[in-house]
Amino acid sequence: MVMKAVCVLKGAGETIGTVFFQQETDSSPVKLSGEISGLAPGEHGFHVHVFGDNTNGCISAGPHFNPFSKTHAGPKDADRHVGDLGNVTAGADNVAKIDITDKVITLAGPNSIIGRTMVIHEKADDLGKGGNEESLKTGNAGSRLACGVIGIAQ
Ligand SMILES: [Cu+2]
Ligand SMILES: [Zn+2]
Repeated sequence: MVMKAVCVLKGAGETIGTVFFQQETDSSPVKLSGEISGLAPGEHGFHVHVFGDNTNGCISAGPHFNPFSKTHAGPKDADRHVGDLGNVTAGADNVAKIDITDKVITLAGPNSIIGRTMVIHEKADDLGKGGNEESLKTGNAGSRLACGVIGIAQ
């Protein structure tokens, strides 16, 4: 059965976006599409954070979704946070088009991202290769520009 989810990202500034998720079967990769606008041109860290809580803005979402207690890394690394989706890249029009296929996140089961928060960051994610302690936690991606809770879509 095809599973679908959606996330509407908002924040304190002008960054907004909509991300769509689709997974064909329990064992299929998840395909992400959509776009985020109001971004400075260049790379921006893009992660699933653990809590679906935006009570005090994006900070309430807590750290990266990490059910297996790994260190922070890039989406292609064997050891990574489940929530580590790397970077999205905004063009000169300040828009990042989302086109990601990921084999680690799921829309059902223990790695499910439903009810958690998608966050887009101010800076590029160094994918755990920044050579400092923070790199292994957050990728030094800086502040949280916008976020939204991932919900089940029709
Ligand atoms: Cu993040
Ligand atoms: Zn991470």
